[in-house]
Amino acid sequence: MLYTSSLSKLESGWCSLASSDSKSLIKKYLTKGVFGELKGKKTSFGSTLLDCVQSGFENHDSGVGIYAPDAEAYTVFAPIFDPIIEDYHKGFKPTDKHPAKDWGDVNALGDLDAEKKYVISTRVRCARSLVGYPFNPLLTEAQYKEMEEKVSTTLKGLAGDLQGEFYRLTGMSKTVQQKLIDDHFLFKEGDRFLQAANASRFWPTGRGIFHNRDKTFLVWCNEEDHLRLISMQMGGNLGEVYKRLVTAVNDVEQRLPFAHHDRLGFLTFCPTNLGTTIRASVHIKLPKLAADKAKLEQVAAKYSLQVRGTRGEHTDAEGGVYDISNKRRMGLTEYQAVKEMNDGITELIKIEKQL
Ligand code: ADP
Ligand code: DAR
Repeated sequence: MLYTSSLSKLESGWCSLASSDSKSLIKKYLTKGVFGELKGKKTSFGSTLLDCVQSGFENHDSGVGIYAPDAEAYTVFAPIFDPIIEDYHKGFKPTDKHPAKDWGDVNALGDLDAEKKYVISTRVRCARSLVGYPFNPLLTEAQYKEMEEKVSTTLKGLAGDLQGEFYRLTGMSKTVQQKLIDDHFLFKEGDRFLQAANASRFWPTGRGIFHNRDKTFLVWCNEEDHLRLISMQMGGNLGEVYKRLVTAVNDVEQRLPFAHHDRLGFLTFCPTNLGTTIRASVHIKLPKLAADKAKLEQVAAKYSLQVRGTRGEHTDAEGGVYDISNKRRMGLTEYQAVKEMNDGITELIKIEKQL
């Protein structure tokens, strides 16, 4: 049985969320019945329902509000994860199986904005979890150090234009760190959603960034996921960005075993990133379309695109620059996810030109 403190925190957290005006997916799907069914359960790692939903209980402005403290949580707490996955990924049902990895034809994509009028920069990222380690909330300080060493040693083996250096957050000067964040290369600190999910323990131990000379290939270590592998560059040449990411991921996965689930695809801390784990995004200015933000979001949603502020979720646009990306990551291949962004952004630019 769970300690009474955990159960009482669950009960009070659920009541507080139920009476709030939260729009989160756990508010929508953690019904009294599902709550009653799951509140006493634990994974073999010891993760409880509270470990999964505490971020959403503390942050009623969460969009989703739930994370998986370990891979088993997706199965033990399936009655809450499955409906959230089906809602977020637009119909990925509990009976559906995520397709095998398929990067498609890496030469099929080109420049989203050859005239260089709208797209400021283009980025494609995927997430990977290392086999043998639980997710952030359960990692020990020793595991953080071990993973950091394993990742930095592995990435030292990259060659050609992927060759680069690993920089630990521990000991990084605040000036260097802030410049990397300001320039959109490094993850921000103090994400309250991750902190509330117990995903920031022992910070900055085990956290770091690898990047090549041109900062066009980067790897985040132990921010939200074990690894975020990122390809990015100025301008709209999605084809070049995508090709670089595929080359890099194919190389790294020869050196590190990644956690993959037969039904859910590549496993991640947040259910919104499961499956392909691909987010293909542009920093883009669409002044006419964005004059009416609601209209921009409505048009974007038609193409399964997500509109966010300049620095990602829960941020505002700076100087009219929006981060627009594919929303779906499950039930389609890596190529299809990037193509969905490609086609959606192409349409948004076409509409902007007609206004
Ligand atoms: P998450 O999906 O966990 O919210 P992302 O993979 O979207 O995180 O990374 C968010 C970070 O990436 C932010 O710092 C944001 O500034 C940066 N970013 C996202 N898209 C772009 C882009 N097209 N150009 C430059 N930076 C970008
Ligand atoms: N901030 C949490 C997670 C939303 C999805 N984004 C991630 N995983 N970076 C929320 O529920 O809003």
